[in-house]
Amino acid sequence: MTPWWKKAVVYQVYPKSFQDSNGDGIGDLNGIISRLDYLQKLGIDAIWLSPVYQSPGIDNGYDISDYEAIDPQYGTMADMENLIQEAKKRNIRIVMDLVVNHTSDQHKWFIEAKKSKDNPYRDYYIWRDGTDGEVPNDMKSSFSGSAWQWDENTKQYYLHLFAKQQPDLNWSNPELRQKIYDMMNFWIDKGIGGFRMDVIELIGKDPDKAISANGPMLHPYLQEMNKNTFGNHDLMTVGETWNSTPKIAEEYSDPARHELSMVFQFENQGLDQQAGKEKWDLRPLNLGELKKVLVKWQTDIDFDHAWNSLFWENHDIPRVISRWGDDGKYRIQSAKMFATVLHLMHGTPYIYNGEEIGMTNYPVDDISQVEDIESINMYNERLAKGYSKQDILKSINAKGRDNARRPIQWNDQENAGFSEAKPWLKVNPNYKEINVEKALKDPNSVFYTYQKLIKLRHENPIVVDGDFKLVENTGDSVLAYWRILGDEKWLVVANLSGEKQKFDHKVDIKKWLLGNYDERKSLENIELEPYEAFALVEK
Ligand code: TEU
Ligand code: CA
Repeated sequence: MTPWWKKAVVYQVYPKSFQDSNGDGIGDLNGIISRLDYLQKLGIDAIWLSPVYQSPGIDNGYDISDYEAIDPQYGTMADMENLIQEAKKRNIRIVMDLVVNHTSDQHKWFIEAKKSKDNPYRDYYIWRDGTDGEVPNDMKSSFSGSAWQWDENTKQYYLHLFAKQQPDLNWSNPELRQKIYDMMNFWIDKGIGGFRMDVIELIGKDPDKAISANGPMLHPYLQEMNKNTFGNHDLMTVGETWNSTPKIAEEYSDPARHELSMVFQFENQGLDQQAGKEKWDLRPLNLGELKKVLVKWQTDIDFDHAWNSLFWENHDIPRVISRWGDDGKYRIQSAKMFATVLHLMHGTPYIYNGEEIGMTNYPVDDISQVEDIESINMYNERLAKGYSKQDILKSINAKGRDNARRPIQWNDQENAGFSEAKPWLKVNPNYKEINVEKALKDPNSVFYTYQKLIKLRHENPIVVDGDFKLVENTGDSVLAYWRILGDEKWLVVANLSGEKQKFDHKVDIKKWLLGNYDERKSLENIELEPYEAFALVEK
């Protein structure tokens, strides 16, 4: 039987920016509950909820100080339970964010661990002596600088692959692993729908060999976790894996291996960055390369023994239409094109917080307007290296994580209907033009394209199970593919570019499914409009 998550569409809620209910400028659980009817109207099956656990908020909740408590800024455990129940009434499951590569430095385990070398919690984290008075090795933090932080009290370094307030857990300690499994079962018992696993590819690390992702113990730990927690429940699990290949993705998601349902892969993320450099070192996107990566992840995975996830955006990635589409003249067309081309592919699609109305990036002109720790640390590091402020801000505006973290634009009232108070992060001023209320009133809005795509998936097994086949020789800018199931054949055509493109294809159209321009009667020797995308059933 096909598991529910293969037919599902997941919506990522970024709680801090979704909906404020109590006028403090910060989104919260009751705010989410108040918008469940909206999400039900969109048609989604599950919510991936970014962290709402108790946290000092150094990394917006990805630094957890108590896994079994709700951060007061988001509400209470009773609110959380209410959210799970209210969502369930609408056939929506809540997928929790599982952040277990690291904790906050304010977690009681770390507070204990740093007290002394013989503290019972010492080994829950990764401690090493220095090498000749220097850091143990040259492992780097994703948030700039060394991954090793000196602890003056106990005269050792601890590992942090993210901020120094996010010490890495020592997964080679069996007692720690059991504590994590107990915590996961605590949440499973509350009736959640599964887990999104933050940087899960890092837990099998071997710090002495400077190996972080895809370490030797990764898969054994996941198999153990599966067995001790979600393995006997009807839950979905999705691992965040920046370093997956199709082959590695199969290792995670082959049901016979009892690990995860699927992973997020990020191969397209490197396409607009200079080879061998950092994400901030920009280069223009080559559409042919984007097309190649999209196709690779459809064809190089054996869907009989693995599964795949599909997404353009999340809370770490800029808005797709600002990045690769057009957030000006062709905003609506390009938003619909990206939606169509992705949602009719093989895999489980994810929609991120406001993507469904075509929200855009919003540039800053000074570092004081930036909230994200990754951008701020990078700014300081590059400033010290002699980069110009202008250059750094250019990178932040293109790739910075605040772009996708701005409050959802619900209506054209003050603060975009997100809050009665000043929001924690400034609302994009285009909220008068782009907002949910307006989208719901306009039958041609981006929202209704997403709604239709979700409906097509729910009603047509071909979208879930059909084979993917590329239409060859359409050039770099046009991605066309078939989905095939039995005698049924769907054709999806997308112009990835903002220029008209020639397209020529002989086809008997049985049924037009959807498109972002006028319906076409023939595809012979046509010119696709900028960002045109459509899907049809072939005879
Ligand atoms: O992201 C992992 C991660 O590697 C990102 O920091 C990514 O490298 C970066 O945003 C892109 O340059 C996860 C979470 O999604 C992220 O929000 C957290 O900050 C991070 O883990 C640490 O928990
Ligand atoms: Ca609030």
